[in-house]
Amino acid sequence: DPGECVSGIRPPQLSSSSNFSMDLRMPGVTPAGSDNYLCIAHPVPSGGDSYIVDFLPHANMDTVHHMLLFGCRKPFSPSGYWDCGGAQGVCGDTSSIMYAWGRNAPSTKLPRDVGFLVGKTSKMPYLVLQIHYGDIKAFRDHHRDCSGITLTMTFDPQPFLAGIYLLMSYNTVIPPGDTVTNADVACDYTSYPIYPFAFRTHTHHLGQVVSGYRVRDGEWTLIGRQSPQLPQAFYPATKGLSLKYGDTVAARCMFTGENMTTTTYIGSTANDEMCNFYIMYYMERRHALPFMSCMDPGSRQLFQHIPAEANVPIPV
Ligand code: IYT
Ligand code: CU
Ligand code: CU
Repeated sequence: DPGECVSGIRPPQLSSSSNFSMDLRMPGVTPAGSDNYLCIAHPVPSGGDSYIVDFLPHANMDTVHHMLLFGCRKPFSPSGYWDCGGAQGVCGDTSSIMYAWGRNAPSTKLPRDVGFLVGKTSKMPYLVLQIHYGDIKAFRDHHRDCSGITLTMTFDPQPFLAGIYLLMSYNTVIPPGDTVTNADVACDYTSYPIYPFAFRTHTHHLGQVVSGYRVRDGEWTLIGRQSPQLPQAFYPATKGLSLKYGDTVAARCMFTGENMTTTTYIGSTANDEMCNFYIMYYMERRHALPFMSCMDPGSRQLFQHIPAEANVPIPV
């Protein structure tokens, strides 16, 4: 069906509905090699604000390793599809992640009354879809791939807006031979309440487990914990948890340099490492912030009290 290779906006199916949908599909591509990253961009309706309220992935697990959706002020390339390996090649400037799909991982659902704001006020006029194609063997038959996602969107203002809180380490050093190296990140939370509903972890090959917590009055409550060697999708967070002014948000990535002969640093290639814990949350629209981040290493005293599970690898 050639129709499935087309990106664009489709008007409401029913005249009573203000929902419309937007397709982001690869235009029938054949990756040039294994581990190719390809991107496409599409503008969101420019007249005003719109909200993404649902994501429907169309991906073939045999060919697609993962998909990420970003909001961009300007895509890296103005037209067609392009090679976007490395974090730099997705947006021309600022990017914010909104959705992730990984093989065998459950698809993220936004809660009722929650939407990602895009368009006019958000200053994110473009959406960019990045697809990581896995083993090139899946393309031995030279077929053309049209994987992608369908977004359900609406012009109706949503009571809650979704956002991303990214905790990341920029100074971790992983010595060769050491069984355990921890990357710790923690910040005081000083804004209006947010309600986490999903989380995503990201490291490269040396990450064993990544865990994120809320610390309130000395008590550590798990937001989410996952192996970054499993599909790096957004998984459901601990239910009913909120973050409010005065809390601390903390994350730990546990790495092993056991089988390495050289030191590993934070960087963007497959030979470097990263330590990321993403929290997807919603917030009342009048206070809403679409993006927050934390890059502080936190204090040694604080991390003395982290639950032991943060150093227990998750079998994959
Ligand atoms: C150095 C590092 O940890 N980079 C991460 C986090 C990151 C995400 C975004 C950094 C910036 C961003 O704009 I969005 I600056 C990183 O590159 N993570 C990758 C993707 O690029 C999102 C990942 O898969 O989480
Ligand atoms: Cu991937
Ligand atoms: Cu990375």
